[in-house]
Amino acid sequence: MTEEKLKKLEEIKANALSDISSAGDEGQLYQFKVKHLGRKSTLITILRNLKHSTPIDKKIIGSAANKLKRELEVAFELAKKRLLIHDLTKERLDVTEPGKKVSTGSIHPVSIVRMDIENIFISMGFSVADGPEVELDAFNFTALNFPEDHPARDMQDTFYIKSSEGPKMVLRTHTSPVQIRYMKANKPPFRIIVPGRVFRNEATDSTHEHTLHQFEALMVDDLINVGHFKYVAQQFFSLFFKDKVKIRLRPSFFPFTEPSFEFDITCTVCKGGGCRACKNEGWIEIGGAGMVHQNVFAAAGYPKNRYQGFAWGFGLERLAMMKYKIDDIRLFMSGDLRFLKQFGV
Ligand code: FA5
Repeated sequence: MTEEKLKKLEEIKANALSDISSAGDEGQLYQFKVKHLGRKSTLITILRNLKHSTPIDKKIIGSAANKLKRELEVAFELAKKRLLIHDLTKERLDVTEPGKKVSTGSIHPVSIVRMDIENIFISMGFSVADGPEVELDAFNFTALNFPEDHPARDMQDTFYIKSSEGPKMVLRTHTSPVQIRYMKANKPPFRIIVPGRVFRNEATDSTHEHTLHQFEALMVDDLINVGHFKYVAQQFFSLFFKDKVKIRLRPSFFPFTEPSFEFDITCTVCKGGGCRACKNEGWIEIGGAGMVHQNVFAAAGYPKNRYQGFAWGFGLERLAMMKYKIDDIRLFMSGDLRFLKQFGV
């Protein structure tokens, strides 16, 4: 009987030592503790049942089982240290290892151009104003002297907002409705610019997008004339391109200006020689401009023939294309990081 129990203890020892030497992580270590030293383990059960044993077993088996229990406890502590040292080695920092590059975003070229424009105009005493992208049809068209059902409304391909009640709404097709909003809330003299996103329901190509940015300029006082417009425009373009670009005004038509003109500058990609960006014209159309129509002043609540002003609406993407020599407008909305990352900042 005693012999048998001693043999059992030998067996427990062999098993336990093999388990502890192969324990490779904390989980296996605690499994060992439960299996060999836990309340329900064979060793602890033997020790617990000693009280029912013969005096000779109590002495021989008791001392052998207690010795084994101490040995296993020491083995457990040693294995714990071994694993801890092992883990620390894994966590050691190698300060000579090259760092991981953190990838950061960059400012979109249209935003860079918008900030440049704002800074130049602020330096010329202009303020920056804004308005909503979902606009009243009345401000996008009617107050700007577009008669109802007049073909001039077709000049701008409009996204209409579907709605069964309330006033007719559109995605603004230009930044000009902000002229009305600003004039209703302010009295002349003033000079503002309005950078913002606008939408056109039109087919895209290398110079046309359905979602684009414009910036409006509006200067109103008692006696403003086309000379003021030309001076401010020339001043702006030489500061913006840090170079002399040629300017061309062509007669045009907008319902909200009289007279109206189209404003072109020499293509800075090809310097006027002709390329894809300017469709081989040598000139790029930057925007429309003109003297504010007296009907627009009236729609904003000003007396007719009391004030004069000039207004323009220029495309931001077209300016960014010139500045960075980009020959396809669709790249701006492409979301292609290889393109967008080039503008740094
Ligand atoms: C207008 O939007 C007028 N509101 C401009 C204006 C303001 C005239 C104040 C007079 C007084 P137009 O539709 O021509 O005009 O657009 C002006 C400029 O926006 C264009 O010259 C061009 O630079 C840019 N633009 C217009 N449509 C697109 C498009 N689909 N893609 C890229 N740029 C565009």
